[in-house]
Amino acid sequence: MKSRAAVAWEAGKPLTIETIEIGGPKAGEVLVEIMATGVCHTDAYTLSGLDSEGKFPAILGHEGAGVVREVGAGVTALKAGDHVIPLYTPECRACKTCLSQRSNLCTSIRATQGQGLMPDRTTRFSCEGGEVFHYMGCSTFSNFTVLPEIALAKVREDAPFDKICYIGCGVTTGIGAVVYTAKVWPGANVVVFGLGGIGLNVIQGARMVGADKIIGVDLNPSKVEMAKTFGMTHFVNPDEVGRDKVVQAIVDLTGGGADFSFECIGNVHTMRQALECCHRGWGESIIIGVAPSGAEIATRPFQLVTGRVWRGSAFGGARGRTDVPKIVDWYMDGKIEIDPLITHTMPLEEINTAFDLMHEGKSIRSVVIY
Ligand code: NAD
Ligand code: AHE
Ligand code: ZN
Repeated sequence: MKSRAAVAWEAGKPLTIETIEIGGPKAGEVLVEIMATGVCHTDAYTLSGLDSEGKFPAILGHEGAGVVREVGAGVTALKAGDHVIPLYTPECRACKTCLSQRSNLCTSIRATQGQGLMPDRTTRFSCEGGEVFHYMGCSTFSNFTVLPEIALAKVREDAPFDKICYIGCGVTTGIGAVVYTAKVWPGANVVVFGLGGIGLNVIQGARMVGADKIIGVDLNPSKVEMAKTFGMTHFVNPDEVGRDKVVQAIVDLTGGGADFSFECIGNVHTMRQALECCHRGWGESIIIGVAPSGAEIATRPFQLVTGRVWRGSAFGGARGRTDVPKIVDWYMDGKIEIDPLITHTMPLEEINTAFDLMHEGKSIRSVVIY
């Protein structure tokens, strides 16, 4: 069949809108009509060419929501008409990691996913006679896409696609990092580096679990107003306090250091600050931001010897098929907010504007509606 899609032909170039060919779902696979997709900073990161797993030409996008249109042989958990959210972190419930219950990083299809391929090592997409790669197992910048059954969360049918698509990455990543990865406790002091589409969800997660001080750090003061409405109690602008004085400013604000910090930028310098602003003895810093291929983090080992903990979180530590439907319920029940964070919507034809707005610091989330 044919589908409209935004194709990334090469790194650093705008996407172009094409009519592509899609092969139907094979055994264990599902054809999904994507109704809406968010544009995450990770899409821009891969498009920039800095992602060691970035393959071109590809159909990017990993923050979608849609409807099952066809299922392949042997698919049991889904049927045509089901509403779904694609999962770049699948949940097979059979691999060593899933069975361990210690991590959400399902390994069953990770190798082929990183190569831009379906689990049978082929691609379902072609354009102008040539192969086009999948991206993060999702490729939500195509109106129709194919995913393995284990990479789809079935969600309730009354939830609006143009809002819950954001649960496919940003919302779950931010709130999940607080709830599932860090397990922030009521009364904790929390610091959030980067007040974008991820950081603001960390902030609302911290408010939801009853954090005390929620300190935001960003170079862009236009993010402050939204951050305050989501629960930020204090703001640190590195350009105002001095970039080398951010750690001290946070230690002063928290009376000794943060209980938890979250790096939501993808910059190794702010990752170090995020660790070093944590409280001696127990403060935990969670890295969420994705740094360029080849980048390395550094700190004095003494920071860890004296009890600070450096951790990371992918997809908020959420087990997609289990936790994503619950997060959709949280949204529908008014426990979390999504609508104000979606600052821009556009048709697929204008998807490059979403990248421009992100780079200019003018959007929180842009959502493409098909
Ligand atoms: P975004 O562009 O919406 O937000 C980034 C924010 O960081 C912006 O507000 C920007 O002003 C701020 N910033 C940039 N440089 C800064 C600096 N030096 N000091 C202070 N603030 C600075 O991006 P996003 O969509 O929120 O994504 C944030 C990061 O999280 C990206 O690296 C993305 O790839 C990553 N990410 C990781 C996961 C995961 O599962 N680990 C999931 C989604 C996104
Ligand atoms: N391909 C990159 C890694 C990118 C990365 O860390 N991705 C996050 C999700 S970002 C979503 O916006 C993730 O889930 N990582 C775990 C995993 O298994 O990829 C690189 O640097 O090679
Ligand atoms: Zn993302």
